[in-house]
Amino acid sequence: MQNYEKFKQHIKSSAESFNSIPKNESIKVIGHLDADGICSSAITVNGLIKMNRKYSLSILPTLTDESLKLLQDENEKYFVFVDLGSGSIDSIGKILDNKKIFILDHHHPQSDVIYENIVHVNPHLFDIDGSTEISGAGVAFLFTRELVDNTDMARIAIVGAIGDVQENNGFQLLNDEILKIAIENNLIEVKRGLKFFGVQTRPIHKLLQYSSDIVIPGITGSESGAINFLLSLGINPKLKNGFKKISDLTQDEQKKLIAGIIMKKDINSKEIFCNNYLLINEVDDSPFRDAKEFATLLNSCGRLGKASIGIGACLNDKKMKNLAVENLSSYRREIVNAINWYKDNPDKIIKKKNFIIINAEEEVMPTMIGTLGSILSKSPDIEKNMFILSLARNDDNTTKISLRITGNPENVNLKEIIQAIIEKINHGSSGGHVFASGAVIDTDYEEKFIGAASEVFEAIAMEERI
Ligand SMILES: [Mn+2]
Repeated sequence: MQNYEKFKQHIKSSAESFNSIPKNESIKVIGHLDADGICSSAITVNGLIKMNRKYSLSILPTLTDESLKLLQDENEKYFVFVDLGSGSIDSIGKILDNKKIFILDHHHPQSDVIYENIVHVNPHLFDIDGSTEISGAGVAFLFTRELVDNTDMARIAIVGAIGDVQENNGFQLLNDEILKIAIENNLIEVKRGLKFFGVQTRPIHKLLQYSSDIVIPGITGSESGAINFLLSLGINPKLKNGFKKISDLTQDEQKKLIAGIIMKKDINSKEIFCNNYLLINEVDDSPFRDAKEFATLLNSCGRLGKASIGIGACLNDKKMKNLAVENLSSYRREIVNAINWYKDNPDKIIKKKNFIIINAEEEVMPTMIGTLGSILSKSPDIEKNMFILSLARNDDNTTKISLRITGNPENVNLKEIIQAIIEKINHGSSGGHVFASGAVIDTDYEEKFIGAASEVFEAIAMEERI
């Protein structure tokens, strides 16, 4: 318990140090592009607004030495990095040595070197696991709360943690403390529900059709199968105008549906339920009601380069919330475009025994390439244990790469594999997790990278044969 107390004490003293920034100084906030990064930025900005501080904001997909060099020339003397920065602390320390810097992050620090101009707030420095126990949004929340009453942002800290997949039938200690604050202040309520995505906004037969957690043969993936299943349970899926959502079902119908799914799946009922985190001040049909849907919406804002809309939505700006909903439709269209491009261009795809390499060059948005890889990795049309490596170009002569694998095999670490490829060509940077990893290289290195990747995948296939 001691390390938690120390972490909180460190947050307190870091906030005090922040308070000593002269009031007339503008503060530059730099946030990460994903849902948690957008939540972290919104929480920080909300705090700065309440404190009557001047600020400006930039949202970045990753921190590179080039982007840090650009920041070096900014007028502001005071910087706050949120949900990023720890992984590049040495570069920040070296390149931005003319600035006073606060890093509020939960990613693994690049090193534990102490820089005089950097106040570093990160749970890992106190042996607290930032990948599961607290998100960037959570760190920003605890930090700003020491400066100003930022309680209403507890709900956004929960959305951020869910965006970073830190919820697993509940939260761990620090996230759980934030959830309690959100519950006590009537911001969030937790309800058990069926493990479907989009319960608030989608009709029941669509939930069944598109479910990735509750997979039922003949129903998942089939609209008519899903409708017939509901009819067989005595549930009419239709309303006078449109289709029924879960909330339109009577208690009796809900019980029938749950029983029907359990019968079909022949599984423990525990596997089909999950916690839903509902934002109390949002109406039932809204995509902002369920924290999971909210996080998805923010992700789509980031990926389409509209992070500011996502931040506005977190700050409860009506106009921004409408724009965010529109953006989600464009995002869905971009996903369809990416899949269509893949289907229409078999000649641009290298397919071997245990891997597929897709170089979309400029044809797919670089922020969508990981999503395309993830969708393909779940496709029933591709054999199991296939590596899916996809590439797309950024507009600064770099190429974004993502690595996925089909069929969730054990003993495969995609982060290590992509790192091995990067080491082979001795160029570029990589990151990610066991089941999803990525890299960035200069576009000139694409051919070399693809060659090295093929060798690494082939070596793995050889090992498996032996
Ligand atoms: Mn994060």
